Amino acid sequence: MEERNKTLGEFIIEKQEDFRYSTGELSRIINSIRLAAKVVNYKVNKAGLVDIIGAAGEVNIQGEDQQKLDVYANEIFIQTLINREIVCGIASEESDDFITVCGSDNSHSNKYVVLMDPLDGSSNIDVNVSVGTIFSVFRRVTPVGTPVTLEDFLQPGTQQVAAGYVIYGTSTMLVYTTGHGVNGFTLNPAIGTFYLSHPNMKFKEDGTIYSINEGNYVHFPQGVKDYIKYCQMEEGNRPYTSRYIGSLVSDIHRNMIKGGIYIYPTSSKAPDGKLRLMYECNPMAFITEQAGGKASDGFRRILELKPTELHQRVPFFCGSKKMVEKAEEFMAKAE
Ligand code: AHM
Ligand code: MG
Repeated sequence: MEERNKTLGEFIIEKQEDFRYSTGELSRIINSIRLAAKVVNYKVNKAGLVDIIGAAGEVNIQGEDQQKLDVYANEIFIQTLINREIVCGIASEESDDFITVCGSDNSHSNKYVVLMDPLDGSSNIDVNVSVGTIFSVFRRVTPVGTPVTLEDFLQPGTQQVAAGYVIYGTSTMLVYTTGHGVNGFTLNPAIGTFYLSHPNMKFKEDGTIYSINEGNYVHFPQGVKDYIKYCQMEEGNRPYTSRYIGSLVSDIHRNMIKGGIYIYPTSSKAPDGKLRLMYECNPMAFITEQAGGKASDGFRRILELKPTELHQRVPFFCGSKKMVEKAEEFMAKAE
């Protein structure tokens, strides 16, 4: 009961010694994400009231229209991290290249890089459906004191020191891990404070929800088609329930709480899948594994993939361990 009243701020201080390198910097990064999340939350909540929704007229590197709120969220998260002088580099799904951050004294003395998708699922905003922010933190690999390089960002997901997401939903939550389990905090909007509401979140080992955009069925690889048919078959606890919001954070958040699998496979239309390894799959995979679930590209563990470019796409199978293993069985069989 006492746990439930803890604020995120208190929790961060208490857990600081858990961090792999306990210098306080990682705590400050989580703190600034907490602050930026509150600002973006305020704006997202107002989206239906003010003329802020709609395309901003810019196209991001993936060639998709950026919604105005994407641009806003991108700026807020980047500015908050830069102003606090706690990271040496930032990469965002909304920007072509990474940003090198140096201190006000022009030094490059910070140790961490942050990668993020500032507002995922933003095509859902104008219909009042939940969207999210996803972030991933790595310790740089190049020497402190020098400007960051691409090498600092292109690390396999196993090297993440923290990852999390914010879900702007019926209530706003911040869920994160530093490699010691997953904890979820719910924002009390009246006083602007996140409270620990979901301590030690765990995926059920098995589940009954499958989440995939079945409209693309004809374009899916045979293994995925076979798995979908398996989910729909009448046997044991099947057919499973199909739930697909089309907002990654919300779909995975629900599946983590209720037990399920999320799949965004390759297709003849999207040969590498749609989701980005560095901004979406790695952080979600880290959280999922820390919650006892499993994340793969259908064959290989997501966290062990060696990234080759910042905006790389990968197929994504993520959720309850037994469900992902079953889907992988179908993928292997169809090879
Ligand atoms: P985005 O980063 O452009 O917002 O796209 C990512 C989103 C995910 O949130 C969601 O799971 C997926 O795209 C939905 O794609 P689709 O509409 O093809 O099913
Ligand atoms: Mg996205």
